[in-house]
This record gives sequence, structure tokens and C-alpha cells, in this order.
Amino acid sequence: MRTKIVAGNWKMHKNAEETEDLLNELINALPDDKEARIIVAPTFVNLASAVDHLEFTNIGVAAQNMHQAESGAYTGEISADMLKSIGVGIVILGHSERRAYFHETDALLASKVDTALKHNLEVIFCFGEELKDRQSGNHFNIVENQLQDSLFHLEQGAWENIILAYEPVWAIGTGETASPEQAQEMHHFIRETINRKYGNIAQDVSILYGGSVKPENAKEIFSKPDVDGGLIGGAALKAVDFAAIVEGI
Ligand code: G2H
Repeated sequence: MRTKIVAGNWKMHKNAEETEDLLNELINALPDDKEARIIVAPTFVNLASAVDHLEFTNIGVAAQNMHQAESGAYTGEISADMLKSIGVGIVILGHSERRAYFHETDALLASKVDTALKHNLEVIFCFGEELKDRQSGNHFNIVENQLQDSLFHLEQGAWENIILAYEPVWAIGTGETASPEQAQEMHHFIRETINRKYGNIAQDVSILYGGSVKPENAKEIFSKPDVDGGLIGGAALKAVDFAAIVEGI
């Protein structure tokens, strides 16, 4: 059985007080009868307080990014060791906003993945095609290349610490969602692609869907056999919506 996961990517939202408020609301609102891992990813400056706040809960804390170097003259950046040192065990890498606005390439992401794994961080690795790729029918190629170029250098054992998040760029923050059938088709393709390279461990890799997941569409998307949960942006910023999405798992 693969682990079901619902993760909230808070992006650049919520100051310190708002972070604490949302965490308190989540602690009260989240259902406790679900066999799913729940993860939240607040901003860097609120990670330490989130770890403290959630210490006696089963909600995990993820960072939204990290630098690939161990340390050094990289003004404004955060290392894997710094995340570990405050009790963060998970990092989101490769989000399309990082790729688009901060020019993160598949090769750069491969080195971020290596550094994260070296420090025993779990990685939520995001990838997905742009609208032009889907319109030209090139979406499977793009996704396969992203996997190959950032993850297929890994040894089989490393996959225990990899969670995938397929996020079609055209569905992110746009209100447009991939249909459950489109999500299933791509998730199945992703699993087959991993299977061709690594064999049976493909069955154990959790593949989350991300892109305008909301309470109204979560249950149907999560019902698909190769969809193991979601990475939620906008709808993770309200406890009532995030809890309703978790209800759908
Ligand atoms: C995709 C998703 C979270 P949203 O970026 O990673 O955001 O649910 O707002 O589309």
C-alpha cells in the first residue's frame, strides 16, 4: 500500500501571527480518522515556529525550497543543514514557480535533490508540462525528460525518500484543473516510466497531483488509482478548505 499524502504549499503567504493562527485552526479542523500523511509548508521564516507548534501532532513540516550547496557565500539562501537543524525533515523542490521565476533547471534540481537526500531530507519533487506542451501533444515527453534529468541518476534505495508531485503548469493557481482522467493518465504514465527504469519500486512511490485542487474536486481526483494525494496551494490557506480536501482522501 502506498502512503496517501496531502500537503499544503503556503507559498509566500502568512506572516508569523497568521501562520500560528492557521496552524491552530488546522489542528482543530483536520479529521483524525484518515490514513494519510498531512504536511504543511509555511515560509522559511515561520518554519521553526511551525515545527514547535506541531510537535505533538501528526502534521509534518516541509520547506518550500533550499540551496544545493552545503554552505557558503550565497546571500539570501538556506541550506539543507539549516533545515535539519530546526527539525524540518521534508523539502519541496522543483515547483514550477521556482522553475519559471528563479530559472531552476532540471540539472540544478538534480543537484538540489542530491544535497537534500544526503542530509536525510525527504523530497517532494514537483514537475509537469506547460500549456503549449499539452496543446502540441508533447506532454508525456516533457514529463519523462524532467524525471530522467533530475531523478534517474538516483540509486534505487534513494526512492524511499522521494515523493512526486505532478503539477501541470496550466492548472496552477488558474482555477483550471486537470480532469481526474487526465491526472490518472499522466500518473499512470509516470509510474510506468519509473517502472521501466527501476522496476517494482514504482508501485511504492507516492505521486501527488497539484494544480487548483479544491474541496469540490479533491475527492474525485484522489479516487483515481495512481493518484496518491495532492499538493495544495490556494486552498491550503484556509483550514476549512484544507480539512475538506483531506476528507476526500
Ligand atoms: C500548485 C498548487 C500547489 P494551487 O502550485 O503547489 O497551487 O493549488 O493554488 O494551484
